[in-house]
Amino acid sequence: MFFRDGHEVAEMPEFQLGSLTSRWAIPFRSSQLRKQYWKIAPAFPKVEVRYAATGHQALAPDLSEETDMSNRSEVVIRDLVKSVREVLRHHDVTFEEYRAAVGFLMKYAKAPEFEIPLTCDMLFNATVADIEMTHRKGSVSNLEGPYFLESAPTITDRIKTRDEQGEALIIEGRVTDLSGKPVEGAQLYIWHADPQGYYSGYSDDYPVDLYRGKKIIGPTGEFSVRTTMPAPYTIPHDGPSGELLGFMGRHPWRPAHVHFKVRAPGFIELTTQAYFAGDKWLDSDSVEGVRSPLVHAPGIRGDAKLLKKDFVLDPA
Ligand code: MBD
Ligand code: FE
Repeated sequence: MFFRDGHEVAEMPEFQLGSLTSRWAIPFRSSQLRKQYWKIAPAFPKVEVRYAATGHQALAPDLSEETDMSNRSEVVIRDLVKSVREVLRHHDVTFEEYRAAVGFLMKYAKAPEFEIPLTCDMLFNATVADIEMTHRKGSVSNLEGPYFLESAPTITDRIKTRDEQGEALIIEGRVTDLSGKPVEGAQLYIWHADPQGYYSGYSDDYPVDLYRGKKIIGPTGEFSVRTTMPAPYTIPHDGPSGELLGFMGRHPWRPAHVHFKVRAPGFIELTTQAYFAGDKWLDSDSVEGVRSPLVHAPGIRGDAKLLKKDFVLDPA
């Protein structure tokens, strides 16, 4: 067998794989696994010393060379793999720990489908929102979270709430372009948890028209919508996502928040959230979504709290 730059490779000895596969209880046979693992014949002349710590020679594809920079997956995935390997070396990770980590990942295969997107969102979604902001000038974007629904009802000045138990909240502001001109016809989606911390639309007894709505913005760009204050919320934590938080010494709480999505032809879609100053969980959000421009100190209007929230859209 030859590697693509001409290095000859030999198959990995079976005894090493045997001990790994039996501990993993992976439903592959070792012959299949062996096809994926190989090592370069040690006598081959093209040798590079790569692992200074051991002094061992290793011949392997150099992930920093021969990269086709136009191929996003090649560039990004190679770097991702390199970063993980650096962490393994840095922390002297043992076989036991490695096998435990693989065993943990296998739990996702048996868990409900939402666990994988939940873990990804929890760890990386906020970073992608931050990256987006380096390319835009308008309002700060933030996590979408798992509870957006296209089918939210169209609203005028009120979001339907299940009861009037919760504290009233008025959300008002303007939707404009970068120059401050109103964006007439923009669709402003608003959704948030109820006073108990639950989202509507995810079970038969909780219809989608509660705690969410789509407001069509008029010629002045202004809107004012009445609803109730959302409660702080825990992300689902009885599966692997929660276990992972536990490994990191983290709790599953999110601060109370309101979600927004603004769509208008000719503009980049804006997805963001608003948080409330003084919330207990602001600086330990389990999904690390809080950004300072999104934390608002609500005012008071009559019997309601008042959240002022403007949306500035970037051109597409
Ligand atoms: C949520 O309600 C949420 O907003 C995010 C970002 C992740 C999980 C649950
Ligand atoms: Fe949310």
